[in-house]
Amino acid sequence: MVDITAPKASLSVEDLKKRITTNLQEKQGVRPEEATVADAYAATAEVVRDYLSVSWMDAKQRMVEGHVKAVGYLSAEFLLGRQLSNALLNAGLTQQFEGAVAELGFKPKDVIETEPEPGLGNGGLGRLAACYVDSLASLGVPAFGYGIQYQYGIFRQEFDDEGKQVERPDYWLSEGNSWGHEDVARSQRVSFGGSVVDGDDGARIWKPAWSVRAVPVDYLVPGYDSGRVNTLRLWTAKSYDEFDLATFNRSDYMGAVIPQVNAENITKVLYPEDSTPQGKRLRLEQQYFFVSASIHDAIRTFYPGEKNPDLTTFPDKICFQLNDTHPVIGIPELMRVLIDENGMDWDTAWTVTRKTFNYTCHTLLPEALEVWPAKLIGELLPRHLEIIRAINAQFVHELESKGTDKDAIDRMRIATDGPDGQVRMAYLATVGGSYVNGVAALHSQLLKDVTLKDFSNAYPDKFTNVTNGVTPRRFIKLANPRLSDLITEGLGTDKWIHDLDELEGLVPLADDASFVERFRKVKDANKQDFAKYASDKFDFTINTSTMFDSMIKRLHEYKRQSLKILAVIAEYAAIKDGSVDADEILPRSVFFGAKAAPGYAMAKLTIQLINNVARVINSDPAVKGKLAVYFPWNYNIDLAEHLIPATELDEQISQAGKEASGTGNMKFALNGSLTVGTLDGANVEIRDRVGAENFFLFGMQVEDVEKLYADGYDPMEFVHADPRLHHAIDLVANGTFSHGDRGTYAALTSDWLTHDYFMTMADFTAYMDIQKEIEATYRKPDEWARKAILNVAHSGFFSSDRSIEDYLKRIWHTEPQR
Ligand code: GFP
Repeated sequence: MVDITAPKASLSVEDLKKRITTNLQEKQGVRPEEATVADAYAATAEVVRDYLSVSWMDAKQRMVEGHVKAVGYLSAEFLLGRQLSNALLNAGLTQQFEGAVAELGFKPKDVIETEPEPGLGNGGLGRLAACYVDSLASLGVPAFGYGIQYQYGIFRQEFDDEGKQVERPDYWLSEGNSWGHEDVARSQRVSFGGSVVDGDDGARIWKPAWSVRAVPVDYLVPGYDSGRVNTLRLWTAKSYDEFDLATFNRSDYMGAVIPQVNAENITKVLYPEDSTPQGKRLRLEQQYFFVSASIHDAIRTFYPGEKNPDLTTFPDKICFQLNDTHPVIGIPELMRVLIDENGMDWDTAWTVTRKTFNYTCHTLLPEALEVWPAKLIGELLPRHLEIIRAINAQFVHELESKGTDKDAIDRMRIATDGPDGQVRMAYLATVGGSYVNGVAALHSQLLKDVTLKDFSNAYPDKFTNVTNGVTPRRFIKLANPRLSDLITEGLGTDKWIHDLDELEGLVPLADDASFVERFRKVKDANKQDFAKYASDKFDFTINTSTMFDSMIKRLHEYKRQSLKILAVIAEYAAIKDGSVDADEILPRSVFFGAKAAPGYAMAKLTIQLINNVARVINSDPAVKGKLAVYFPWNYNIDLAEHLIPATELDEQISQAGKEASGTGNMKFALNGSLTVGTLDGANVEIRDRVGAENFFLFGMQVEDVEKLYADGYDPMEFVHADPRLHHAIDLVANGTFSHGDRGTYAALTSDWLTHDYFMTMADFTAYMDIQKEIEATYRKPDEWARKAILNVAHSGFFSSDRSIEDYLKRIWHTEPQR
């Protein structure tokens, strides 16, 4: 028997090489001399996973036997990025790997880059979840990530000849899955539909109509240098009746697999298009599917073999963090499990449930807070709808007895009645859990003051803040090895990798000429690397002596990619018509990376515009060497890891009061880029820390925005006031970027001129004005580098390790397991 408590011995190059060779022969079935780079990758991944398994088993056993409350991070998205390089780093095997694969005749980089990137998330929310599981393991916290293994992740983005976004399926599992292992033995049954009937003693019995099998696929999450390996358990849906032989024998071959297709549809795609009732239904099925399986899994894990566990202790064993509203159906599910499956009384079940859950809100846009038709929940989860209604009734009663006024009670209802009755998931989460947190100080404040104001008035102690963070392992150490080496040299230690506050030690070096010089060399080399990467991958020709200016994030009107592209157009026009002196022009390369939701027409049109602005500008000899625009398609973690270290100026230009936090802003600051940004989300805290003089602030603040809405916003006023803006819009409207067609961007231009909800027009002039300051600073390279170093030095706060420590203290009330 394996002694799972034995300390793991580190591997030598020789050991690792031997293991890879054996795996090639015995698992991949190839002789090492015949092996392709894909074989080498598959073999290495298996070897590393096997190596981590010992610590993994140990961590699981200690989690169950120990007395430290665990954390279950429930998230519909985990945007992991490639696994191999991260696993090697965290397990302390990077050098051995490089030596071993080199001896086998491969370039380490090629092996690493063979891995397909799992796109199991959309943007910041999913990437945050991935940073958090890394930090939980690195800090030694017993934890599970729970989510969904989508067969097709976020679509693969392509651009057609007209510059339009085309969505292609992402076959990320087509070459197998080296990191996720199915554990069929730990499957869970998840049921849907049917009806609820009366049982004995007033009990209610749910008689579901159909069930699927939730099969866990386990990913190992090694902590950095912590020895702890946690579990990320992603569920995949399978049918109990894979195949109907009788139907097949009647020659109805398609009909024979219908149950299988129906079941597997649940985990087929990330974010099914939900503009149709079927799409909505599928999303709710996904959400319930993964939280139900996860709750049962946690009970099985913490009460092994117990037939009638005492679940009043459940909140001492694990607490669940609801990552946005997607997993909130877990609240009525736990109530149902406690009452219907375990015979607990309502009040005790409610106490246990409230203690178990906490909710993180990631938005300020009311439309992003999920609301489900009560009818749909009733059809799919009839017992849950009853429980939600009972929670609502109890809540209303509680508010009445507190003396809350009637209007406020009406606004706060979790479930509304009538044929169009709705269930508001954010409200359910707020009432059914212990804490609600926003993801940056300003965001948490606005949640209290605006979005969830009534709730914060009634339950002020529930509300707290945890400012987001990013893992320094992936986003500095792996993505930016040159800067990592320089930091380690400068500080004389690499402790910063797990204690990012150490970066403060770089402050004096911002005034050390030789350090500044080396810092600049690092950035230049990263720019060269990016240009090479972009040439190989996208066939771009990038002039590396220009300023690298990047805006990478989901495409959304509130994030205001439109503001950036209008400013680019204005600059282009100014260069062309000579209104700016040749020696005043600061050569720039502007990079965009963004996917638009497939059903979001305005966002897709913005992509088309950016691509066509790039086409026109990049082929115009009049601006050659002065201005260029690049839009690498299919923005993903890999692209971010290459572009962020090379960027000098990053754009965080959302309308104030709309971006909950942002995490790209943190990654850029930590990689020595200067930010141009509004006072929004975590920009506020970044600026406070790095110093106002090291951040290019512009634009309206939250109060200005509110006032302008209240006074009646007319974008035309701003368009008339700034001829540069007027002209830029004219160029969009007159066909300059659409081969002369005036209709192509009509929806965009008309929105800008008549509606412009996110006030792009109102911030345009301020945005253009701040460019002068940016350019003047950039012309003093040492000054720019000094500011960039101070950004790095003062951004240690934005480590996801710190965020997790805040969650431990403020919300989870648990600790690492030593
Ligand atoms: C959302 C919010 C961001 C926030 C992340 C993580 O991200 O402001 O930083 O969640 O909390 F909008 P996106 O998916 O929109 O990028």
